[in-house]
Amino acid sequence: PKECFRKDYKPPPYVIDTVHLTFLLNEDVTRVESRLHILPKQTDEQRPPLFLNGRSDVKLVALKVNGEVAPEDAYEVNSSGLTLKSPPAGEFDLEVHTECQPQNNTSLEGLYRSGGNFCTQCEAEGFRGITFFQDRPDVMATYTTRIEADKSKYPVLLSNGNLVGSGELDGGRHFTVWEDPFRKPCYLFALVAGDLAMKEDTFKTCSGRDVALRIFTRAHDSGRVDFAMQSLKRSMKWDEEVFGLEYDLDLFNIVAVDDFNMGAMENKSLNIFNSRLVLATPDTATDGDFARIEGVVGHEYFHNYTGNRVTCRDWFQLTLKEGLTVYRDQEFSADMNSRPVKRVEDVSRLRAAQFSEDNGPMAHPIRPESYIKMDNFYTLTVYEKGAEVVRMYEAVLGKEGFRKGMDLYFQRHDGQAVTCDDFLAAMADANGEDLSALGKWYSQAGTPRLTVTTDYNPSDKTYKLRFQQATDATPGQPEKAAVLIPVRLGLLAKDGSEIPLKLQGGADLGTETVLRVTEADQEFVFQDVPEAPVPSLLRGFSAPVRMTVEGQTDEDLLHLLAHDTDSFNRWEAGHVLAKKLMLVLYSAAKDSNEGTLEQRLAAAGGVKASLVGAYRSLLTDSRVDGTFKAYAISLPEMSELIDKIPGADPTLLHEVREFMTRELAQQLRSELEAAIKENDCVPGEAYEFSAAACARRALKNKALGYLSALGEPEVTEQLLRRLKEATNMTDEISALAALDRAGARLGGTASGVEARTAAMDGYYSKWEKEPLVILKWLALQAGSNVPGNVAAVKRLMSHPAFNINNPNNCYSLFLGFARSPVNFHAADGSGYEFLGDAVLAVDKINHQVASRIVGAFTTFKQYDAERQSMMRAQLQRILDTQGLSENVFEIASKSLK
Ligand code: B3K
Ligand code: ZN
Repeated sequence: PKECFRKDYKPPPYVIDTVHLTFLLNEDVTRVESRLHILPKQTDEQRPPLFLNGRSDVKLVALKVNGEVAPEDAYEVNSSGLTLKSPPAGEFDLEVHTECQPQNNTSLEGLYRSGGNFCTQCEAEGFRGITFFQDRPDVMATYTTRIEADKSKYPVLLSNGNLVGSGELDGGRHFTVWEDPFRKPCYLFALVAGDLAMKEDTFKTCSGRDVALRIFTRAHDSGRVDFAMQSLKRSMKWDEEVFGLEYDLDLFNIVAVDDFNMGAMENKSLNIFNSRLVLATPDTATDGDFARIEGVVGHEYFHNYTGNRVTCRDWFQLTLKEGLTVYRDQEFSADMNSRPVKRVEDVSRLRAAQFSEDNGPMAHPIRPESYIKMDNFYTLTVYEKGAEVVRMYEAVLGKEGFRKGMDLYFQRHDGQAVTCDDFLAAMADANGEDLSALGKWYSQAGTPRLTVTTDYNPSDKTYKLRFQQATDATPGQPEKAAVLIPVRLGLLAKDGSEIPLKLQGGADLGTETVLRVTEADQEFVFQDVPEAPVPSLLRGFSAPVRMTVEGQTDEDLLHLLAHDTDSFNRWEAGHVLAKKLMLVLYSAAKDSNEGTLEQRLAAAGGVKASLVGAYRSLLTDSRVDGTFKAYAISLPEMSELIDKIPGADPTLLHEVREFMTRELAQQLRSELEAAIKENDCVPGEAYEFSAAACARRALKNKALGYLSALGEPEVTEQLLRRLKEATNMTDEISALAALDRAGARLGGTASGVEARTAAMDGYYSKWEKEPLVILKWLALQAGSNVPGNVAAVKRLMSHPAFNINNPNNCYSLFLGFARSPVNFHAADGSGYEFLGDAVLAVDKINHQVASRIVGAFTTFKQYDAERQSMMRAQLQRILDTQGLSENVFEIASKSLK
């Protein structure tokens, strides 16, 4: 397979100025006629051949240059595209007629069918599955699209831009014509044809224009789009208010499809969504689903400026649009709901998943240097770490400075395909700052470690903070430079008050400031510090680093937990406390074989009173929001600890976590029960997706989760009752998950297992007609820690509810399974074998989905020697398979390097 390098970038040799597409959609063969108006960039003497990308399943049926059929020796077609050997002098028209078979396209890239309808997915390089084209984002053209299809089967025919024509054709067919006035790269092209229901609303923009908003779904689902519609309107308003960005067309469409490789796609004015991110009613969607819908609807809408109007010059720049747009959707969600909760969620995700990516064989900078398949680089690093890098601009420049930079970015680059350097330059120039030190975050992979040493000098009342940073080597990057780390901080006095900050010889800084740490080893000295403070460092997680504060005691952490004005750091204090304890207990469990695990952990001191006390004070703190409480009493995810435990035994770590959960449940029983009572549903109360209502459900369900870990029959009974009586999906699925957990706890004993089985069966018969609701059921069973569950998961593959062609099904079942520390990591290797089989089976159908599943093996270096070798063996077996896709090849081969 061919690797593509960032350093090899060359501008395209030809400009494609306008594109006229005609789609003749049919059940068997679909014809696409494309007419391109092409402008040369070089002088006529130097003009090179014109290469157009095209997938091998696109069949060329005619080629015309300036209206004349091209002789056969004028061009060449191979499996990657078409070369026009000597294009005519000057401007010219090229007509390319092709045929394809969307009904056989299981890759779900290019033009394909889902649920009897036609739809497209072109990012990153899917347009070449539709027609021959310079398929790269720096070719920006205006598009006119004509669609013809059978009218009764496909009454709705959509593409980008404005509808400029429609009418009837012979043979029961009809057509529409769409014109998109904005130049765009081909990855933003979209087409939808089908029998779809539509819900409509309008949005009045800040300048008074009415925009028609339409959401298309299957008829059966049309009652479930209200929340997505409201989210869209809120996004449009927010972007006007916060960034001064007004929507630019009179129409905005969203289409929900069931078969979709990712979450959603920001095609110009025709967003296509995975139906799970559009459809929601209280009985079928959880609070988490509602929040994700709001966030993703916002995300795709915000791409209209950050991505579409200003796009990427090449795919290495992906974070230019994705990091920035994730930052924007995070801010949007923070403004719509609880800002502290949102930050805790985002940072948890980053640390639980992106940090391991950055620490593993696939580590890459947010702007990668090379790829074999671009689809493999839609990663947490490019997206989430990319958003953290954008957030660091904000930390350094302040909100206003950041906005100035955004304004200049749009002013300079509207309508262009640009680079991350252009973004940095706009931010720097708008603020008259040199931001080159931030630039290293684009080229350097790996998570920096920041070690902080503190020193208080009572005689001269100075307080010294020393910061040392280092980044571990990552594949291909043995040497690392120091990066700019903005450290937002405050200093707390013994009484919990905040100490005014003043750097030696500097101005008063108030009680919070952002230090710019740029050196490998750097000191800052504060003066007039009346007493030894407890520092609150990296507030709001102001940089994506792993920080260690030397000499930080449990008392310091408890002090922060009680008094910090920064809610993120209050949460963090409890989290660090829990992590420390979990590591101690894990070592105790690992190092001795005497007695049962329970006995060994108890002998090591069990769950310390300080943690119990911390959680108790949080649980009973009336100032704290319930969702925040729920997070504050959540034990760290295993993946967050695993980097601290070389050669970890994931099953044992899970058992330690479950032990801690049980201990906490026992010791906090009365507080947990009180929380359940106080936050329980009031009979007859209608579901509401509001921060307050979500907070009540979050805390109640967290508390129930704790109790379920005890595996007591009374709790099981309560959960069964709750499952039956639940009036919304949040409570229903929480009860089911808790029953599963209790079942796993009870292992062999009949009651827990029976209750679990009965609950799962009941849920299935209630929801079998709702595929999105069944996804949750698949994921829960697949990810269950009931010992020996592999066989049951295998059986699920032949359950009528499971369809291996559907990405959502694969993600629920296979990625759900990979999350089980007990069964994926089963000591006999059966879990690895099962997932290896899954990769190979799915790769025959859909390379992108297979590639995501094989990703579960890439963390193998974190585990003990036996598991490492079994995981490697699966990767090797996959690599040795004939006919493997480039997607899976890239992940598997890079993992084994
Ligand atoms: N831009 C798309 C992702 C496309 C992924 C292609 N394999 C969704 C988003 O980030 O908004
Ligand atoms: Zn995006």
